[in-house]
Amino acid sequence: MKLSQSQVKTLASQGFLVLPERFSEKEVALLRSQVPALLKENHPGNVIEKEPGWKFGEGAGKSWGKDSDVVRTAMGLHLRNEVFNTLVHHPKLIAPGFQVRPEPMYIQQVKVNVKAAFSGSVWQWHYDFATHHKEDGVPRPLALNLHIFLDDVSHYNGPLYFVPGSHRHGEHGARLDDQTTSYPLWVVENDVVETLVNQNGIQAATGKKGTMLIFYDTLLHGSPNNMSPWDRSIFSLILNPVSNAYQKSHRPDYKHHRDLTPITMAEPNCLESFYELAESK
Ligand SMILES: O=C(O)CCC(=O)C(=O)O
Repeated sequence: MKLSQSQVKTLASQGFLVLPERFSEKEVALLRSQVPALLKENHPGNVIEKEPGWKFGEGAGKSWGKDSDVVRTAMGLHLRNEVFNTLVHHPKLIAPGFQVRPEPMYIQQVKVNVKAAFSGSVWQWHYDFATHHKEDGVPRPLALNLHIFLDDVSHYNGPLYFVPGSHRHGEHGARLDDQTTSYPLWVVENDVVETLVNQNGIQAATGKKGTMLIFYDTLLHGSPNNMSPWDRSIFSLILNPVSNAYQKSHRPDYKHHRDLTPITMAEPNCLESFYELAESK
């Protein structure tokens, strides 16, 4: 479950790592089977996409069975669902995190970013530490973002764009944008993005369902609108060292969980007992 030395090196130099199809078809089918019911819940952790109207016509969020509001992100999932509560302990997901940060870490955030077909909107250029620091008072950029693709992600359905190596430039400055989407985000100004992109380029993180991503807190990234007819949902777990915990707690718990209990690792087969849930759907 650990990364090879060359993967560790790539992560250190690029600031992100793509692990193609790390989760099996069965595991992904199970995770996917849990999502539609979660998206239908009337829960404050379900953030709805901003723009009503033509973009949300027939077909928006098609694999998730949505027919009205389109969910942008569904948060706090380990507290809302047993399968996701088990997933956050899965060694395939968190062993690389411990390899990179060998110290006690707590669960900072657990979500699925849906990026629904025809309607999922942009995540502006940003780096996560800006929000972690300015909103939650996290002292240092040590959090790790661990993703699993729940849909195939291509160049066409709103993949993450990374600026390789941008994490090594430290902080990039940030401004709160609470207008562009329904999710307030500390974003990076275009001139800074331009300089970093001209130096380092842009890489789209694409791959089949089950592919995993790891990336650092100061890595510049974003993702475009999904105007394709294909959903692009991605699970995300953010882990942060307990020694680097939040100092402010004005945001809701589902945006930055308060429980500092160090996360523990489960057995590699921990999801197997749930497989019948997926088969019954
Ligand atoms: O889901 C996306 O497209 C963007 C997610 C993101 O930027 C993040 O998790 O920080």
